[in-house]
Amino acid sequence: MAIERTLSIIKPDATRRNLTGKINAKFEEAGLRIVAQKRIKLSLEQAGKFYEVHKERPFYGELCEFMASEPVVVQVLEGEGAIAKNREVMGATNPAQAADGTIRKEFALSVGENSVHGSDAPETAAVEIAFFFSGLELVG
Ligand code: IDP
Repeated sequence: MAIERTLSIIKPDATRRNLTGKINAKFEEAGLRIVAQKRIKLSLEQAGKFYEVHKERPFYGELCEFMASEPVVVQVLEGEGAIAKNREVMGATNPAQAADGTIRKEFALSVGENSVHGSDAPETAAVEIAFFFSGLELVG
C-alpha cells in the first residue's frame, strides 16, 4: 500500500481536557507518523470554510461554533494507507457506535464533540492539508 498523508485535527473537547498526548500515542502506536503539528485557534469564519461541505446539514452552525470555541491541534499524519488507518484509529463518528480501543470510544463526549477529525479520501486530504500547512512546514 502507498505511503499517504492525511489531515488530522484534535478538536476543542480534547485539547480542553489535555488529551493531545494520549491521542498522539494512539496514532503512533498504529504506525502513523506525525510529520507536522501546530496548535491554533480557528475563527468562526475559518471553521465555516473548513466544514463548507456540511453547510446544508442541520448541525453545521453548532459544529462551526464548537470548532472555533477553543484551540485545536492540526496535524499531518503519514504512513502506509494513512487515510484509512487514521479513520480506523479514530472510530465511528458517534462514540456510542465506535469500536473498543478507538480514540472516539475512549475519549469522545458526543457525536458532535468527538475529539478528532480525519480526512476521508486522498482528494480531501490534499485540500485539507493545504488549508492549514504551507509546503515549508511539511518536511519530506
Ligand atoms: P466524520 O468526522 O466521522 O467524518 P462527518 O459525518 O463528516 O463525520 O461529520 C463531520 C463532523 O460533524 C463530525 O465529526 C461531528 O463533529 C459533526 N457531526 C456529525 N453528525 C453530527 C450530528 O448529528 N450532530 C452534531 N454534530 C455532528
